[in-house]
Amino acid sequence: MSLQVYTFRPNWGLPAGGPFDLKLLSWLNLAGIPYEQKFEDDTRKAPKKKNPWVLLDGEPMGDTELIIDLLSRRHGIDLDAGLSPAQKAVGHAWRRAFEEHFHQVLEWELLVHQAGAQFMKADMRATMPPVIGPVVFTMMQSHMRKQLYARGIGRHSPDVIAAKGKADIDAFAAYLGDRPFMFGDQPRSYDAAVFGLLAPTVYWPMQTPVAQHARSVGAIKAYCDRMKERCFEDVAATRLKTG
Ligand SMILES: N[C@@H](CCC(=O)N[C@@H](CS)C(=O)NCC(=O)O)C(=O)O
Repeated sequence: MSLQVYTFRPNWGLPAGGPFDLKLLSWLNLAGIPYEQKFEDDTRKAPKKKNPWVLLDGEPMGDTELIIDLLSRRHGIDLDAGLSPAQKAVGHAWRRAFEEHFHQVLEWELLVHQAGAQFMKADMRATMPPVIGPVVFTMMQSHMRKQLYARGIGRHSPDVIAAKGKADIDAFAAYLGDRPFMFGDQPRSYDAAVFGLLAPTVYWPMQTPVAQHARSVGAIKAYCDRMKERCFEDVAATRLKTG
């Protein structure tokens, strides 16, 4: 099997610059499935015009949930084996909450909130050719502003958006309690999804209200550190050891 994973370029100490990239890479590393990572920031090249996407035996495929389902079946790997139907339902609900709601808050903070937009623009200026960075940022901001209005979050005031995002963070911290991962000692597919969406708020240095709040909640920061270590640092160390 050949698997190429197209992600945004790495940044801020993480192996890729997008939340769904981090979800997919975390899942692949936990599942032990080998892949080659390619960097592509232009989502227009993706089969569904969304990042990330893969080439699986040369066939393009988008949407992390569909990719994970297919690879799970092909490899006979189920990170959720042993969970009860009720636990899977809870995991499913958390995944949806983070991917469908929290994702909107994250994108709004990053591209529309003044502090996020400033941070993102500076990053693009530093990593793209002169003049191009600010132009690409302006186009991206206008596209995402429309998309976030259509999805719903962009219709609210900044205070309401901050309150909604913080409510997701606090609810997840309360749910986790003192468990290392969502369902105990080992990370499941649901952890890969929630971590992917949480990691940018925790590790990217943007000074926006929900990101600052996420960093200040000890259980959230510790959960992300555990996932980062398990999904990326341990895997890198094992690869080094086994060559
Ligand atoms: N359901 C998709 C969501 C992917 C997604 O929303 N990606 C964002 C980046 S975080 C994107 O490509 N947005 C560009 C756009 O919508 O134009 C998945 O699981 O892969």
